[in-house]
This record gives sequence, C-alpha cells and structure tokens, in this order.
Amino acid sequence: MYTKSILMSSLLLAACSMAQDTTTGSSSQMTGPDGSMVSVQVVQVSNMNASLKFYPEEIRAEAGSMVQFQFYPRNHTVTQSTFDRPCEPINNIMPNVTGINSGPMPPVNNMMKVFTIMINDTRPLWMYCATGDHCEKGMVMVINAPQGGERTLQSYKALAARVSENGTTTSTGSANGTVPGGTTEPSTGSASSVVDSMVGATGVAAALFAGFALLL
Ligand SMILES: [Cu+2]
Repeated sequence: MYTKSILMSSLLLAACSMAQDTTTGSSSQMTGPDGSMVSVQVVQVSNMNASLKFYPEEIRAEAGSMVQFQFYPRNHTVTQSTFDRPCEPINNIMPNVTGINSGPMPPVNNMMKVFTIMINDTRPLWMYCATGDHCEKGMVMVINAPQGGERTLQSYKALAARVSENGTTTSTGSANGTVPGGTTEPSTGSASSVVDSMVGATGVAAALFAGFALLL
C-alpha cells in the first residue's frame, strides 16, 4: 500500500504535536524528541487541476527543518538536478552526489503520497519533475536559491525549457560522469536527506504520523 524507500535521518521524531495548516506553502511545527520544534514546509506537487507546477516554486528552508512534498495526481517525481543541467538527475552529472529523488509517485487508491526531506544546510537544491516532459514544460522548483546573481528560478526554468528544443532530454542510466567546469554546486555530500516516503491518509499531519509510526 505504501512505499517507504528509506530511511532514518539523524532525526527520529518520537512525538508530533502540530498545528496543521493545509494552505499552499504552509509551515507546520512538530516537536522533536528533545522537545525542540521542527519546522515542516509543505510543497504541493501539481494540484487538483493536474497542472505541471510545484506550489510554491521557490522556498527558503533553514538547516534542520523539513520540506514535505505532497503529490497530486497524476504521476510526478521530485528529483534533484544541478542548476546547469535541469531535467537530469544530479548523480548523472556528479556521481559522488546521491541527490534527492522520490522516484515515481503515482496516487494509490486516491491517497496522496508524500515525500519528506530534511534540510541539512542551506545550499541550493534545484528540483524538477522527471516524468515525461514535465521538467521541460516548467515543472521545476528551488529550495534556498542563491541570493542575488544569475542563478534564479527563472533562469533555471529557462534552461529547462531549452532542453526540449535541443532534443537533449534526460538519458537514464547514463555513464556520463563528467563534472562541468565552473559549477558552484556542492561537489560532495548533499544538502538534504530523505526522511520518509509513503502514502499519507489526509495531508501532512496524518502523513507524518503514519511515517513515523513505521519507524517505531
Ligand atoms: Cu510531473
């Protein structure tokens, strides 16, 4: 019924007491095991109209906070790329980076799937949907975009749109390990880690409860 594609983060939430807010881009608070509050921001992946967008498309997330992607029908993914190569998994470009990748998240029995990541630091996380041509059509978002400079959501989206024009779409299983010069992306490690990936019943609160119950 659910897929739980990993894994413990360093944070194990024993109890969650939260004020649920279902509005787009909302932030909820959860109580961690040490009693401190953990912030959880929600990003909608598509919506009830099946639009090819994230809501919101740009957020800032502090280190130690969490971001939960909530998947609306149809099948979408949340996949990390580099800024320079949108629509391509970051580990195709940088083999030493695992990268965030939810994999396909189709709805099951009309239940919403969620995918939650822990933000480990505030380096940029450029994200896209790897389903079909969704990325090229603008289904991209960024967490902690650089302040100032040219690496903006708009330029990332423009690069993504050019992928289809060039016909150089993502190749799966690529052995290409070339790291393009001049990149400012992290060369090692990841700015975030996956907390959980599963089907939730009704929104963030239930989803988080379900997820953490699985960990106990
Ligand atoms: Cu999509």
